Amino acid sequence: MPAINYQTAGESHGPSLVITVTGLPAGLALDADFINGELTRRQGGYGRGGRMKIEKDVIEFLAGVRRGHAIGSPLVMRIVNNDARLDDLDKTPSVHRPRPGHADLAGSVKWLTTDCRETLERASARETASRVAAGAVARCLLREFGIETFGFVRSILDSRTDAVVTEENWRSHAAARDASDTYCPDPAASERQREIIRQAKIDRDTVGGVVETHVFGCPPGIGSTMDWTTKLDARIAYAVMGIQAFKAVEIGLGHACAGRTGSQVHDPIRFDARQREAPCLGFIRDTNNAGGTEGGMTNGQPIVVRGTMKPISTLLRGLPSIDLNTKQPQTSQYERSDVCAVPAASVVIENVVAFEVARCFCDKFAGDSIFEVHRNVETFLRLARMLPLDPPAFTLA
Ligand code: EPS
Repeated sequence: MPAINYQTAGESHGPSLVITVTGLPAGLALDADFINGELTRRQGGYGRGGRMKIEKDVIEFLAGVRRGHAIGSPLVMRIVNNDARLDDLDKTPSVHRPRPGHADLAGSVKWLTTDCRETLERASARETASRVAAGAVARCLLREFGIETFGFVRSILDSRTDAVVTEENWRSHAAARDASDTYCPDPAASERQREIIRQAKIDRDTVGGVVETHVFGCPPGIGSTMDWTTKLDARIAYAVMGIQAFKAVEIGLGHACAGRTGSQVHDPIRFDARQREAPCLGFIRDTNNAGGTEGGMTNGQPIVVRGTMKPISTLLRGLPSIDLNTKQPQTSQYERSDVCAVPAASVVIENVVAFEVARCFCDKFAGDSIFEVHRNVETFLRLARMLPLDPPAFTLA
């Protein structure tokens, strides 16, 4: 079983969302303001619908915390839904015209009902608030070890930024992202994205896009190559594909690898003793086509992940569908929804990827307390810097 894990519960219009994070080391400081800041960012972005004017997502710690620190027991958090009216929705059943692209049809058949609400409440992207909360808790841990993340919008429809993100410039990109209501660090692309979303709203349509996240400061060796379930890149892909409406995930060069030769893809290795103390331990790559993972493990370079979000399947204009009760042609149902949630999705990918990095980090450096995790990290880094090790002569300085 992995060292840390999480589970989410709660329906979109139920009383609350509940998140349980297990396996956190005792003594980990939990920064509620930081976690709530991420929840607020997730609620924002141009193109959101009416629900976000009703909600004010904040976490409440229900268990596992004492005086602002984890105590090693399951951490339970709650986000209250202001728009809680699950039993009162659809008094006259009307939700039986499945939306193409949504979970409505498959879920209704699976659970043997023609009432799509039974499925859609849990399929709703409202659940991503829980996943952001869990990821932000994981980031409280990563930040203790100097590991930082940066998520942003790469494209919406055909408006893409070519911004190059590096360890040196990501903070200025983060400031530009925070000044953009499409969460894109490139002002010209952001302006065009805004226009695209505005037009989609006029057309009673929706738009998707590509979001990207970078993780800085990981030493080599997080994740494993010994079993496919412990590969960090596999865990990341699983987590990203689990975000509502995501249809593709890429690491580093991703799909573009297919159109290049090996010599054009693989990042040459050199050693620079001046960088021995840096997280890369001195192992330098001048390119990062691998996106920071090789063989399912971090290689000391920034982790780079992109995810593709399809356009939201709830269209004001509807789409050709059927009535599940009569099987006759009908236009798909409309529920209050967003025209574009790609900016919010950039916050979600940043946090879910962070959780997977923290999970593999804790698998490697596990300890009951944060002090032991620190000791394990320091011991590993010291040994890795001593390579090659000579076991008979080996002593810990
Ligand atoms: C969302 C909450 C939902 C939707 C949206 C995202 O609230 P409601 O259904 O009450 O408007 O706004 O969900 C979807 C896009 C979806 O497909 O369900 C949220 O909290 O992000």
